Amino acid sequence: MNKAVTNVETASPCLANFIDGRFVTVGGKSFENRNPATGELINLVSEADAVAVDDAVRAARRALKGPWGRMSEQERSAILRKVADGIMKRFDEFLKAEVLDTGKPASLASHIDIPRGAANFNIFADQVLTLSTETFRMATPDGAGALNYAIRVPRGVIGVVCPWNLPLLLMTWKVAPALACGNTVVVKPSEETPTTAALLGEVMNEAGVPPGVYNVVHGFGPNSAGEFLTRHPGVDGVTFTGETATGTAIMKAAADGVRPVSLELGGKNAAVVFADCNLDKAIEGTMRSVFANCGQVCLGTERVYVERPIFDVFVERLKATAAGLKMGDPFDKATTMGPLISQEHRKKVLSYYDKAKAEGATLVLGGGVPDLSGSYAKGSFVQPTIWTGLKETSPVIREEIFGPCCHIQPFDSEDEAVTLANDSPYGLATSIWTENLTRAHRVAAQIDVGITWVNSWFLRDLRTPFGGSKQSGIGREGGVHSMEFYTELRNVCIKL
Ligand code: NAD
Ligand code: 6OD
Repeated sequence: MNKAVTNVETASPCLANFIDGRFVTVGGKSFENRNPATGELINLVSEADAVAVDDAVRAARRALKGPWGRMSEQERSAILRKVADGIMKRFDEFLKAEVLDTGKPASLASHIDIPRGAANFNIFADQVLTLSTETFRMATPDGAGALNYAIRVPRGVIGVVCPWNLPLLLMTWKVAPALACGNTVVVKPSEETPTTAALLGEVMNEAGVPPGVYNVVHGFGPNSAGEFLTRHPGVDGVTFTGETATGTAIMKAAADGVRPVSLELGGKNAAVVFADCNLDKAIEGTMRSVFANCGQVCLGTERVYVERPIFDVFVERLKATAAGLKMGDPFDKATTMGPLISQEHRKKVLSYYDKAKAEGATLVLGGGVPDLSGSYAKGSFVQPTIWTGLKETSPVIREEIFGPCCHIQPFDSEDEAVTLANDSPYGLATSIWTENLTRAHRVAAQIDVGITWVNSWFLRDLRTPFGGSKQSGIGREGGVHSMEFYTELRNVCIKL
């Protein structure tokens, strides 16, 4: 069978592009995929040039007009369930690929990334079967009237550009609804984490997804596969998750041809911890929201505001718990925090650790690089880090760091907490910790973000609207909101 990884017998196996149902290496150009936990080479990756991206878009266009476009929603839904089953059948392969590419603990990926990759197909296989549209009867001067009804049609070929932090989860979060609605896709996974997107090509073939419906092109952003894809005139819409600056570039590219975009972008999320919270729950939740996935979650907390009466005890308890995080072999059950994605990202995160020091922050925990032995000494690890005492104008508090770190600031009133939480160009997510539900409702309504959790974090019901306010994005995905983006609504008016 045609497989994602070719040349397995040689010293440098190569991960292929997936175009029109076949794995292809193109043009002889490749780049390295390294394991961030050790720095070791995993494989080479075939880089798609402009011709290969064009091939993928053309294949997607043909598939749109072919069997996929003619299938009923019930048939498509049944195939997508097979894709979900296919991921679960090959769980261990997906898990190994995701852990090698990202360095995240297998305990985390087996609990979140892989099951959610499968769940995304099941939820949208359900969702597409319950889609409804509106109808209106209208009066006409001749008394016979007219009937209006709306129909939903697929948008067409969708370009899907993905980040590296939750590769399979975030890619399938877009691919599943796009396919459920009858679109075809060309996916550009992150250059840092290309493997699970390619592996999914094998599952698509096994599940009977027709060739050309799901395509994967590997490469980078500017002047590479990402830009070739988002600028391609054969792409009818672009859905993107990643940095705000990249989203801005993609939105400009999509303006040519007036193509719609859905953008899930960066964040600088606040947690607001009131003195009346359940402190055990607040510490447990804040530990996850700050340090899970080594702080590389767009919804993660980098600013913590704590009501003054519990400030000292909160800082001490978060410090004591974070000091217990274990770094090292991602496949070891004892490991609770992996590395950052790359040496380059580590440089960025450490530059903020340096800035915090230079600006006179009080270092509560960490602030540097851990002393790991063996092959993990070459990994992109950083210490979990907590600061207090910075001014709110500091870049450490205003800019997204995307690392395992947070700054904790005291507040004295509810109004002050809301003002502090809202003082950001971003508006993705927040967590409010209080046992007073009246307060929770009141504060939740005042924080300018797309997603608010009360006494929890990253608790996901996939039917709910997901997306950011301000510079954290445009549009909402999830449940019916994904269907809105991946279909075009047309009105039919019938004169009776
Ligand atoms: P990134 O923006 O650097 O890259 C994302 C993807 O865009 C990659 O595949 C990259 O190759 C591609 N790309 C880069 N420049 C491009 C261009 N000019 N044209 C087309 N494609 C281009 O993001 P990242 O570093 O991979 O991910 C981390 C960022 O993603 C963080 O800012 C994080 O907050 C954000 N993120 C947001 C969400 C959300 O739901 N809001 C979810 C996950 C990550
Ligand atoms: O849970 C999701 O659907 C989602 N899009 C999560 C995003 C996490 C960001 O890193």
